[in-house]
Amino acid sequence: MQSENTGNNLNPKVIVIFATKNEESTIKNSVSMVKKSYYKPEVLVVDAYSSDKTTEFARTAGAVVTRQSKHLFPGKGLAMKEGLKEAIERMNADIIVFLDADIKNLTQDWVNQLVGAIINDNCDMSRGFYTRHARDAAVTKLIARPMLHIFFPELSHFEQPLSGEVCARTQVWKDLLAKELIPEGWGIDVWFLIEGIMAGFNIKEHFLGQKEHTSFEDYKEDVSKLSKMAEQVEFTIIREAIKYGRMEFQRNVSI
Ligand SMILES: Nc1nc2c(ncn2[C@@H]2O[C@H](COP(=O)(O)OP(=O)(O)OP(=O)(O)O)[C@@H](O)[C@H]2O)c(=O)[nH]1
Ligand SMILES: [Mg+2]
Repeated sequence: MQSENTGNNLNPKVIVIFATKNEESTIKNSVSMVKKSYYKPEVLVVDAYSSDKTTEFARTAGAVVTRQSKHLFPGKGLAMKEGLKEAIERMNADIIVFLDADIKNLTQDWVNQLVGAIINDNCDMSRGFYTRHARDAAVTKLIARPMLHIFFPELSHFEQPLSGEVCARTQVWKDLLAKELIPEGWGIDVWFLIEGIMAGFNIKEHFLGQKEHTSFEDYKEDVSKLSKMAEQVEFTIIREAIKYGRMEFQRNVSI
């Protein structure tokens, strides 16, 4: 299904949203890089009460900064939902891009590619995929992809179902926002993917090169730090599987 195109295709208003929590080491570069994009985006940061200089550095680099409404952690889903509302209702976005704020090697090309895919390839949602360190992305490798393979095999080809780099036109985001039970935490990324596919949107992945991000440094010695993320991603996929009647198929499967 092709979404209704409400935007201006020649000169779309692009908003890039970063959800942030304590990203002072990368936010300045992230905002500055994004602003160099061919599409001249405005940048919105939705911060989770960072205790470091994230918001100060984001403003200095030229971003509009808001705070998520609740002191909630993990609250990435809440921040993304509130960011979408701000971008749609107050910033008149035509195309909205999400990027993680902890990427050390982010360039304007990431925005160019993700937005270009929407405009030139005519897909409804473009999502980044990348190469990364062999021990990175444990939740993707051991939870998200295997569970999608079981419950949503039509999504097995997605390399990065938890990608934080996602772009779509405003109408697509509005359709997704109108759905119920939007996850407020780490389930949000896979939820957007499943709900987007189930709504019939044409979703494509685009290769963005190598991803080096600081969050990996926090857990590379101790992967148990990812247990809350794993739990929430798992819960989200199970709830989606129940919603779309995917449990029953497993009853007689032998492994
Ligand atoms: N507003 C907000 N942002 C958050 C929250 N948790 C994480 N973020 C941001 O969401 C983005 C992704 O978080 P990361 O910790 O890098 O997680 P990830 O890279 O998706 O996951 P890993 O690959 O497992 O490290 C970063 O920009 C974080 O600052 C939160 O509770 N609220
Ligand atoms: Mg990260």
